Amino acid sequence: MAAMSTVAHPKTLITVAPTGAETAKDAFAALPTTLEEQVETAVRCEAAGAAMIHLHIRDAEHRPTLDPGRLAESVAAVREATSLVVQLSTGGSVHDPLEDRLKVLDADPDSCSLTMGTTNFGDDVFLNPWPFVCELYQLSQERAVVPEFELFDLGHVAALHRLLDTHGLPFGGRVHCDFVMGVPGGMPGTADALVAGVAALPEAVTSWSATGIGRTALPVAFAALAKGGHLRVGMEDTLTLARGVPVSHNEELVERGARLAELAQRPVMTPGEARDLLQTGSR
Ligand code: KMH
Ligand code: ZN
Repeated sequence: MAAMSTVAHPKTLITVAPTGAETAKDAFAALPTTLEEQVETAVRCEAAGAAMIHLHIRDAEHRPTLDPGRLAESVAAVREATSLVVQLSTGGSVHDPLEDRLKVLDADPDSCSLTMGTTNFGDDVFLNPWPFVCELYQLSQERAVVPEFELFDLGHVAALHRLLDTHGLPFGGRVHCDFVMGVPGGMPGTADALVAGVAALPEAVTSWSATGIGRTALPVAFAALAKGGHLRVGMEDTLTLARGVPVSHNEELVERGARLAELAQRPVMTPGEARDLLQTGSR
């Protein structure tokens, strides 16, 4: 039997990553950084076809924060306003201490990102030492939070084999990954790199999505759909719709992803279908 990761799902999971930690609000006013803006974004993106939200939050000065109270408030507010699967970033910003990144799970999200290794990140280093990866993974198992394994590099795919071999399957038994491509320091955002990454995935992987940073967004989205994968879109990764055309709202990127999925004859899945795919359980 073919590995699940090579069989196209009849529907497409769209994850929206609306904010990230890298773009400054004063450089890009349309970036949703307040709780109100993020909830409004979540509502409109769900209507446009998103089923999961990957959230980074900001403080009162719009700076990235992992403040536990704000994280919990954001999870509650998005749950109240939408049915989206709520995924919190445990990557935070490159400046966040590892201890604070572990505490993200205290906010009780449905899902958390879990990056599979250290990577150069522009001029910075995004630190994910092996003991930290293992500790965060085991914590996600204990807390019944479904991880999304973030793969910035082929070495991260090898690390995923090692993690599953060492610590077993995630909570819920499904293994969902996201290829984050085109970060300066990680794998390029090309169809060739995606094909190599998918070919190297562990057999246990049940679903995967991909996102391309900046101008690699479209080539990666086309390649992901062609390979039967899912999509992550949003202003964390992409701030323009075309050369010289800035994104004015995350829903534009979700709508575009939904159109591509429709064209690929794999229309978007609902949040309920995403919960089934990821086995997040009900909270
Ligand atoms: N902001 C990056 C340093 C994640 O959300 O888990 C890390 C990141 C990955 O965005
Ligand atoms: Zn992120």
